Amino acid sequence: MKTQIEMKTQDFIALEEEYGAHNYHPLNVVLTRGEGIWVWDVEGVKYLDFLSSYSAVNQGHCHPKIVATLIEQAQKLTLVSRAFRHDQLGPLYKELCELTNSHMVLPMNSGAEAVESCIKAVRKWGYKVKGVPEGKAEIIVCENNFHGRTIAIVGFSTEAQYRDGYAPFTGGFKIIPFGDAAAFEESITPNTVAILLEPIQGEGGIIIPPEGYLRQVRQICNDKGIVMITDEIQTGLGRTGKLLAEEYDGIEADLTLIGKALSGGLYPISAVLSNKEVLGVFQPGDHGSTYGGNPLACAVARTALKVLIEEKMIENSAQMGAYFLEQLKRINSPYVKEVRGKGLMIGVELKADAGGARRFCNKLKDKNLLCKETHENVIRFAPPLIITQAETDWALERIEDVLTSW
Ligand code: IF1
Repeated sequence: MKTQIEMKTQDFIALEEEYGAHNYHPLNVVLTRGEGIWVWDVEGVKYLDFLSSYSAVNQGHCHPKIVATLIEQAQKLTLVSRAFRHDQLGPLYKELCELTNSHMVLPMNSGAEAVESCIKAVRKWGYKVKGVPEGKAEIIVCENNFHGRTIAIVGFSTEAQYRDGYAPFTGGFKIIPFGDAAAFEESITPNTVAILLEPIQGEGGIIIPPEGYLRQVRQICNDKGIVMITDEIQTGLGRTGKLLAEEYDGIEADLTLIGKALSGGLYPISAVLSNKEVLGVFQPGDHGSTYGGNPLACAVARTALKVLIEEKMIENSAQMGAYFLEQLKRINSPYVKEVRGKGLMIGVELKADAGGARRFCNKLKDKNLLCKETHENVIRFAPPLIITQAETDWALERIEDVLTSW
């Protein structure tokens, strides 16, 4: 048996293949260290991370201030469960509410748990406040959505693989086309309690809805008394060049879900932010989580938010994103169908005959740039929000290379 130091890439891959569930198909790079936008593999090879752990590492890998908070809080108090109070929770609530103009916060751990929590909240709101008959509440969701992996959530996925073999599912969801406000209006019944959508569909392939869509949805929700829920777990916290992507439409959802970058990649923490006090329907005992809102998570989140704002990462995302998008569009590639994005959430859609996005991701990996395909034909680019113009140029050179040769 080799020691950890003697082990090479293939040894780690072999262990994963032998002992791990095979529910992922990662690129064959075994990482051991990260700093800012860079990561290193076990062979000592350095890569630019153009995925940012699906936008959880917006602040860059191992941000020193977030790491310092993690260590400090870990030595002080990590978990009391919500049976008792602690001194990190209230301050995080206040900071989050002030930052996002919200009234109330529900802290959870993963993104999927935030989604599950908001489903529970809007159903209860439907019964207790709107007066929907018990058991009849309907939630509208969009085709091509991605909101996580729980049974309830995959039950309303339109991606066959995410559902296959997991039935029976949870009822009460209606699926409509994304980006079509008229379809939303037509789908509403007296039992409709909420619409849940991503401002930009991430897993769906970086799909940007028509200009003004969120504003129209907001208006319809106001007119019909429906709760608007935006899943900003991926688009939020600076990824699209604004703190929340809803700001592009000048609107506020009633419930906003955040996760991922809320900890800068150090710890699982998510939150439901409520503007209309839908969360007010929860009474003690209605909902909960052992780890949700624990002191370690709260302390880490406070610093992760602080550095995001103080170090102007959101402004940088807007600036570098615009530059990167413009430069990508200039690349004259026989394979590219469309380049689209907002801030540093960018997708390059390839033509059907380009041989699939994965082969380009593998070629980029060989050129020390790590990114990931989504679906067959979209390469997703989402570097940490701290990337500089010189580093963006470094990446562009490599991207142009692989997009212009076979
Ligand atoms: C996987 C994609 C990204 C999300 C939105 C909720 C969640 C996610 C908008 C759930 C999670 C992930 C999960 C990860 C891959 C990934 C992903 F490729 F599927 F599309 F980010 F782009 N809402 N997204 O994007 O959050 O429970 O995972 O914390 O499932 O493999 P979670």
